[in-house]
Amino acid sequence: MNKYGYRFSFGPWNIHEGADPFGPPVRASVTFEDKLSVYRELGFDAVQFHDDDAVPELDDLSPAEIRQEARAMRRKLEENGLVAEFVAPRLWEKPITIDGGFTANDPAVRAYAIDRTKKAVDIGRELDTHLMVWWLAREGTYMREAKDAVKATHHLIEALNAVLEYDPEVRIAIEPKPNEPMDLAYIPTMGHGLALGMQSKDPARVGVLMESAHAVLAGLDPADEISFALAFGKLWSVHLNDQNGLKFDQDRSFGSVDLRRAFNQVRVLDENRFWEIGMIGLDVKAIRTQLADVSTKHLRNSLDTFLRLVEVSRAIDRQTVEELIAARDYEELDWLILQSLMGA
Ligand code: 3MF
Ligand code: MG
Repeated sequence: MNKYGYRFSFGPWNIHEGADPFGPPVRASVTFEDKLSVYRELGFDAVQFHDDDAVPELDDLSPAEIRQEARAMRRKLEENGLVAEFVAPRLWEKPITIDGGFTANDPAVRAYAIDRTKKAVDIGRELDTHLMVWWLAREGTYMREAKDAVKATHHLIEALNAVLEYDPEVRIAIEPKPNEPMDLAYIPTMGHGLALGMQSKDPARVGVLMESAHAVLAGLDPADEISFALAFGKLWSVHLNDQNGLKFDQDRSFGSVDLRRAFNQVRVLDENRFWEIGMIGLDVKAIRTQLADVSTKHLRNSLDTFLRLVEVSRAIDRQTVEELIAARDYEELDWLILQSLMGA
């Protein structure tokens, strides 16, 4: 933990092989154990897990075996002075989920998706976290006429209800994203995630995770998406990163594309005391050209940028800001922010 009380997290997928759709891996795989040692070195407190990051090949294991492996993972975390922030069911790797999990047209696939998510809940219990994240990777379609979007929305609510019922303590944070891997994703924004949660059996246990790149891909401002969810008390986690326009999901280092956009995310989080609410997750990826032995600098950069921007935000004189707002001198306010960001 740092002097502001923020806790930081990332997932094992944020140290990676550097492959992209048009090129092979460019870095060797790093073992989970080696990744764990990076967390503390770089000042991180917590690990974000996919279910199979914690328990590989869980589809082939019995519930008892799953619990046993999850407990072994918990011991590994403890040995490294780390905790788990959340567990996310990975519903996009198996061939059977090619056309979605919760929203697949095939009822057997929908049943698999719910069953797999319950296993992820069991893993969360063993890892001592009740927070789940649902990134709805393949819940959408490439072909609008190929799925019934009304039915699909109901299937998502059915899945939420099944999992909420399965464990009375689990809390589900939906991570919206408008595209990729699907062309047309069903839960593209904070508003969609929140509306879905409200229709569930227990709205108090459904919230959202805001990822900066996903908001940008939806043509929205990440700070406003954060604010909207905060206003409902529903922002339970974040995936801060950056994104250069409407392209593939880049997961660039936080603040590396648009520093002012990053500043505004930090500002709203900090003004709303987010350190008391959740962790600062950094869903960032090293660019493909980075050599293996220096391939964790995107994590260092993102964490340091966040903390520097907390300092910048707190150093801005509130009285001056309020006077400028009262005088409606927003150009001077603009200048004040730019000067702060330029270190003037
Ligand atoms: C995709 C993502 C995902 C999710 C992760 C955890 C691989 O754009 O952001 O990262 O964050 O699956 O739910
Ligand atoms: Mg993410």
